[in-house]
Amino acid sequence: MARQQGTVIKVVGGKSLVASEGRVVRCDLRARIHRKLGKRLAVGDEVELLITEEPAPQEPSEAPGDEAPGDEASDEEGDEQLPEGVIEKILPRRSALRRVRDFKRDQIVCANVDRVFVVTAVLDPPYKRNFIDRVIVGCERDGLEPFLVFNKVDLADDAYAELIAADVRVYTEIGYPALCVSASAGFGTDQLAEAFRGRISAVVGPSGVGKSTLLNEICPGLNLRTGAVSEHDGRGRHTTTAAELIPLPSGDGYVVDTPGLRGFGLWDLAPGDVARGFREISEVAAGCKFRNCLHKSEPSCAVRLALEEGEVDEERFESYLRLVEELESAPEHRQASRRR
Ligand SMILES: Nc1nc2c(ncn2[C@@H]2O[C@H](COP(=O)(O)OP(=O)(O)OP(=O)(O)O)[C@@H](O)[C@H]2O)c(=O)[nH]1
Ligand SMILES: [Mg+2]
Ligand SMILES: [Zn+2]
Repeated sequence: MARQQGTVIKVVGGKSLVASEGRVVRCDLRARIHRKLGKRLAVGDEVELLITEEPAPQEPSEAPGDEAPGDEASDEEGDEQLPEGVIEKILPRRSALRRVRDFKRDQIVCANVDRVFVVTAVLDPPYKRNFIDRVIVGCERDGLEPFLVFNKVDLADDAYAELIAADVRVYTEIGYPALCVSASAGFGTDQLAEAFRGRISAVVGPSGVGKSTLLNEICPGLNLRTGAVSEHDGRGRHTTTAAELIPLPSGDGYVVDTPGLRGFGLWDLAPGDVARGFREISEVAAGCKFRNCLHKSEPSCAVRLALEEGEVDEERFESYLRLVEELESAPEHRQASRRR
């Protein structure tokens, strides 16, 4: 049988769903390939596969419930009669959004994406600019384009909305596109839909910020599961449990809904690499006296000067310092720098 090409739309346990030649195939990854690659299959991966089994003809009167091969693959798709296949090859990725959770382990949030939509809620769960900055650092490292989405603006009163608008300006002035939206009020969602078009976009952010709600709003009939923010601790409940590639209704792109991130690990970076993830800081850093200046308390630091003059935003600088200090204190990093 001839190999055919496909795109991974979901990975659950050992099985994956792959869109190929107009239908969805439930696939295993050949163990040999798995070992050879030493890497996991990710949503968005382009693969070559072989069909191993066509769905049984639908005859409900005979042996009901007998034919549900691989029904552990996913809760929703389990009952469906899908063709079965096996993945023979993962094609080279042109990009990947990575989370480095500890020094050894990488997780690919999704592969072959063009743009990363970083979603935060301005209220409920608590608004954290530091999280946005960390994902931006990951995007800059991986050559991906971040796009910032501030959701739930319907919850903000006028004075608070002003503060959020000021934050949006901080990012747009650096050069990152940003949008204030409300999934429940349908505000800004047309512009967001427009920004999704013509590319593959990943939608990432903490649990409960409204990623799935936004996609349901933009893709009629999609019906992704959404879940209320916990009243007990004001956090999301991790409603989405696996990343999923979704075709846009306009037919000219895809979005990947992802499970809420608890954090965004950047353990592969050395303290001296962090400034590269902060465009405006690395721009002025050229004027520092010392080439390896970390902009902490070194003399003649151009970044500190720019901060005093208000050219570098204080909260951005705080995010920068927090990340540098975190990496400096990480035992993994100390070990790695000794190995080098
Ligand atoms: N007030 C308000 N609530 C919203 C808005 N968008 C989403 N919500 C609510 O926020 C809660 C969480 O929404 P989800 O879409 O499940 O959040 P998520 O980011 O997909 O969360 P995970 O799947 O857990 O990562 C739900 O109760 C939504 O109804 C909004 O614009 N305004
Ligand atoms: Mg979700
Ligand atoms: Zn400096």
